[in-house]
Amino acid sequence: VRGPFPSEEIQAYSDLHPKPRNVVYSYGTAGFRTLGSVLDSVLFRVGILAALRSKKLDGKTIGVMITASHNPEEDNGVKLVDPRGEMLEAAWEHHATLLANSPNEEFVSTLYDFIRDTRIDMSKPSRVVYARDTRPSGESLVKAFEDGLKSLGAEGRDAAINTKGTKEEYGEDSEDGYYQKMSEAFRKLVSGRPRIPPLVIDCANGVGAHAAQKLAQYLGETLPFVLHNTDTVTPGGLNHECGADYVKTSQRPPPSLIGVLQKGQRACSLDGDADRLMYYFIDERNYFLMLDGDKIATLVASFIVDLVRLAGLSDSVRVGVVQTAYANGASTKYLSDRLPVKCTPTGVKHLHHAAEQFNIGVYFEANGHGTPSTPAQSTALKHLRNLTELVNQTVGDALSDMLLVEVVLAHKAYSAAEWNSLYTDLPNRLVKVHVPNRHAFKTEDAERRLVTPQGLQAKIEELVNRYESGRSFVRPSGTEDVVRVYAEAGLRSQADELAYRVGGLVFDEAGGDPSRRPK
Ligand code: G16
Repeated sequence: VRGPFPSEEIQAYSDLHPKPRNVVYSYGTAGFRTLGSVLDSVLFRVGILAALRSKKLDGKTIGVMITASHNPEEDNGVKLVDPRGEMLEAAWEHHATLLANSPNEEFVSTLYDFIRDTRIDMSKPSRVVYARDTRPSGESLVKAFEDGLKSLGAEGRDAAINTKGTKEEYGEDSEDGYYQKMSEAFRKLVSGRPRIPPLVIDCANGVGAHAAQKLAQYLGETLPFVLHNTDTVTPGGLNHECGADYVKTSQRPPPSLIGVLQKGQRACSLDGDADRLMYYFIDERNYFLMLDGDKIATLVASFIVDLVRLAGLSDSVRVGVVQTAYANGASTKYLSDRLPVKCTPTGVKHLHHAAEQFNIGVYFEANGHGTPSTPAQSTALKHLRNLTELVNQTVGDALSDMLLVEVVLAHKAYSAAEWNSLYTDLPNRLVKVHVPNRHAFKTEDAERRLVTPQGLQAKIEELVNRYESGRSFVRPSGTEDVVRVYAEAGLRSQADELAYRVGGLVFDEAGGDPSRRPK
């Protein structure tokens, strides 16, 4: 190993954070995620890994977010973010898994071998920025993580740094600097447009409540907020009957907003760590209508295409959209008629990379995760430039996505109903199936087909073919211990029936506990 390896210090700290013997950790869709009570050793080791990743990248700052996002309050997790805001390089997910699972007595030697094999120069500096959401387990997990940093003498900062002094600099590298930058860009982009009516925001009783409160001060009357579900103190409140996942999965508004929303009023939900965004409204007939990630992608992509065309850049700037199998079939059809559309496996880490293949790539998952990634070359144009100031091209910022939606609505003079009418969603249903071993389910073709258990895919197709405009797929979750089933069809009743029938097939195949059979 090149440079110092403080094995005694690491051992001493590691003894404070022993790995439970019978737990196997896996790096899933969004990092490690499980019950907060079994994550202490993982956080300690992730502290070490983040410091090493920084050294490997010549001291560039690595980001770490301690959160379990939309999952229940007792869960927690941790994800690592590379220097330009993208998710950790895939090869390092393997290293992370290896270190997290190394038995206590072997940890220091496993670490030593890893540093040697990956040729990390230990004399390089290392810098890590980190944050956590409002989960009760977060406080002690941060301490474990900080011990990991300390054991290597890494510099940690509890608060965007890498671009400072470069032409990609994103304003002042402080929280205030960030709000300042976003709100100024927003003001410029909507100047001269009619006054924007108030927007109702469901903050999921999570960390987004703090951020939205601050952002509201910077935006003032330019975009008035009506904030709901802002209680980050009462135990059990986080994501409970509120938040983007609740709205998307149950296809209804948070109960706390019933009676609050006026007909046609725009509302949106964030999730526990404020990186998902779900819009919705109540229409004239009192029906609840959802404007999900697919509708956001459509709105934003069409706006960018207009800007590119107006700037006379249609021949040189290739705009494309990236979706996953969860994208509503009607959205994929609408978009594919107008733009190149790619499909990737679930997880922003996959979508983000695919989006970079376009000059401007717009990626959103149906569940509300996403952002446009716009390159430097289009900054010559005023709107495109302001747009790049507004959108946070690093992954995971629902508030900047929300401002982007508001800009497009203001420019197009669209009401929520007009936005919704771009295309009509096919009725769809998501079902969770509890099985003894979700790892028995392997997929191909961007998760649209099952490879194992053998023969199951053929049975699913046989069912799907019986439904008009039917489509269904099955995949293991990377954040929860369940298998997910998605189905859509021409009619609401058919989409529901198809989802539950496929769920039943999955359940029978996997031999699940009969009391948990999907009904
Ligand atoms: C994470 C990922 C998302 C993914 C979601 C569900 O979101 O960042 O890209 O869509 O998990 O993944 P899975 O279906 O594999 O459980 P979040 O909001 O939970 O961090």
